[in-house]
Amino acid sequence: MNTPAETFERTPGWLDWQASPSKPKFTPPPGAVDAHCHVFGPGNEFPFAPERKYTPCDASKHQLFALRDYLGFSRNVLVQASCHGVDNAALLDAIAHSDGKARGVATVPLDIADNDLEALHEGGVRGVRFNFVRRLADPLPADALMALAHRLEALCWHIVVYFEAADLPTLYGFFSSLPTQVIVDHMGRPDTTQPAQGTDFDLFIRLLEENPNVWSKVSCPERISKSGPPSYGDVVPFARRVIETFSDRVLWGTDWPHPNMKSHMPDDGHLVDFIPKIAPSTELHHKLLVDNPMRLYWPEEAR
Ligand code: 0GY
Repeated sequence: MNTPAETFERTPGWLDWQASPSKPKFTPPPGAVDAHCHVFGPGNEFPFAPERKYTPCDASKHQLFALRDYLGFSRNVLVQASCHGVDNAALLDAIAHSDGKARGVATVPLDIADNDLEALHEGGVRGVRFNFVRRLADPLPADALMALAHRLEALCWHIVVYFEAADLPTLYGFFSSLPTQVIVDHMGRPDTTQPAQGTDFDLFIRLLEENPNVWSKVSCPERISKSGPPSYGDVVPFARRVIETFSDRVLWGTDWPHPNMKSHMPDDGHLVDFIPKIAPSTELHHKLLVDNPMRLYWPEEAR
């Protein structure tokens, strides 16, 4: 007898992703990669983790791939969402059904066995996410994270770090000593009420200047902006500063299906139209959307 599928009640106030986003005016270059997105369940097929901090709506691989095509992208990098804990089944299933057009960043137990890491590699995973955002993940011991980082180095994987700007002074030394490539989510979530050329953001810029292995995603204006949609204008000087200074170490992603957005649900077409505002040349579009993500996730195909 089959066990009935578990049903999940989403977190009160949880916003649905936009089913009919606008068509972007900006056309991404051929081969463009959406390098930060998630799948949620569906919960009856891939149950959410018992230790999760939120219960989202469903957002399936089919819906993600349809959005990819609609927005004019060719590939996806799936980042394990915290609501799935260390069970990467939904992410691996999406990669397996992507015709080679998706790769992933997993969340793993600190004592993961070597053969489990190898299985993840076979499944298309190329990195592990260390999440320092307290509302999303419980803190983990730095020495155990560092020991895992050295094992990931041997696999030529990278580490994605997610944190908020206020925590950078404390985490700076740890990030600087990671042995792998390190990819920072959403520019370290700067405070956009402060100047993009000011002391707070200078610290983030210094992290990349002093550590040539550190990259940044210039994603999520919708999370960082105080001025809001559709232009997210206050985020532009921050993203431009990062792209213009480190053009070979930047990535971009939609962050679909936009977990934990409370103020508004972004229109993914508007997010794509944000790209030419922060990367104002064809050469930068190509680096940001094609060359850089290909080097990191599909190095065997990169030029
Ligand atoms: C993001 C941001 C968030 C959530 C997660 O794994 C997650 O739950 O990534 C957030 O709530 O800020 O990068 O998508």
